[in-house]
Amino acid sequence: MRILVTGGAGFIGSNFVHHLIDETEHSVTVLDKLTYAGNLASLDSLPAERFSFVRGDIGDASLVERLFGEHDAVVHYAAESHNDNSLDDPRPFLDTNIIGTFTLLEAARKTGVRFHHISTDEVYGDLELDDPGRFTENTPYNPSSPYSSTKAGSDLLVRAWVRSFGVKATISNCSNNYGPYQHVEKFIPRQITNVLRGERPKLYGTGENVRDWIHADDHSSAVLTILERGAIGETYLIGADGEKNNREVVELILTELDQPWDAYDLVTDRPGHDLRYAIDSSRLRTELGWTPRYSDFAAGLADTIAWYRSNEAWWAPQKDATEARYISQGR
Ligand code: NAD
Ligand code: TDX
Repeated sequence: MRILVTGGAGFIGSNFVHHLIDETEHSVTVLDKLTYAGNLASLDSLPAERFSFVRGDIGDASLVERLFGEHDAVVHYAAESHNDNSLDDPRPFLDTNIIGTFTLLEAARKTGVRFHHISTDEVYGDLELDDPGRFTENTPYNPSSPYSSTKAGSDLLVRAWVRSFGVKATISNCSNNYGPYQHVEKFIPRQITNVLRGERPKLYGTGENVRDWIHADDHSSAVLTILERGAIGETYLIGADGEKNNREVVELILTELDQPWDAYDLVTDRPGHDLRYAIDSSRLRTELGWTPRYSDFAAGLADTIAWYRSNEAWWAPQKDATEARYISQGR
């Protein structure tokens, strides 16, 4: 197959491209605008006979329609992805996440090309710490932030284009990813690179918020499974039973980097901060037979720490500007 990957120069998209090149025979084109979050260095040394890159905006209808016509399937990762940025300036989130996804859906409608939409568990809002339940495919949408509300809107567009126009689409909603090539604005890379630079990790609020962590390579294998065997029009939740509170994660990072486990700072909380996410991925496991490979979070985190230690040239150019922005927000 020839697969078009939108947002393939970002964190999860680039992990998916590496997964496709390493584990399949498919050829891959990345369409990416190279915003502050896109990094061509994440796609270095891929084989030219199976990989090509197009710089462009998913909101560019003529470009998008031409590229759909040249591919057998499209996997859509491109997004504005950071909650804190969406609180500062929501507009780019509407442009890319809503109008960009609409533009892709129109191209899917015209060309009939198979489309997979990547989304997030944040569309379901949050859970109490002691809630025995987890999110399922039937949980009602209840997003909290400008970011998650635009992702929720994009999911609903996909559902409507399937029902009204017969677009051949599937949707996946995944929990928090960690692994190589994640921008230093995000929680885990921010704390790892802080410690590597001799700075203290910064925990929002009390550090009690819970995220359900999955390695990006497990997200990739799940998406490939859905692309190959998912039922058109269906939604699959992706998660690896990785619930941890933020304090536990920071303590693991500090310990792995030979620092005192409590050498972190509590900083101003994120407005509207979701308390807990938790995914029940039974449907994907039982209906499509998927299982994650990274069952030990501490081991996956240690690999990720080793990657950031060895790849300072990849992250250092973004670090100062990212921290300056956080400091101006008191975080
Ligand atoms: P990211 O911010 O690292 O990467 C986004 C990529 O999209 C960048 O390369 C950027 O240049 C590109 N992009 C942005 N706007 C574009 C546009 N208008 N046209 C073309 N390219 C554009 O994001 P990520 O963390 O890799 O997330 C990828 C997808 O996965 C998003 O849809 C996100 O909602 C979803 N997701 C992320 C997580 C997570 O934990 N990070 C979890 C679940 C779902
Ligand atoms: O410095 C920090 N300190 C801190 O305590 C940062 C950057 C974050 N946090 C907290 C906020 C969250 O509880 O850590 C947790 C994770 O934060 P983020 O990495 O910003 O992720 P989150 O807001 O949970 O959203 C992520 O997962 C779902 C991705 O960024 C989204 O794109 C995805 O949809």
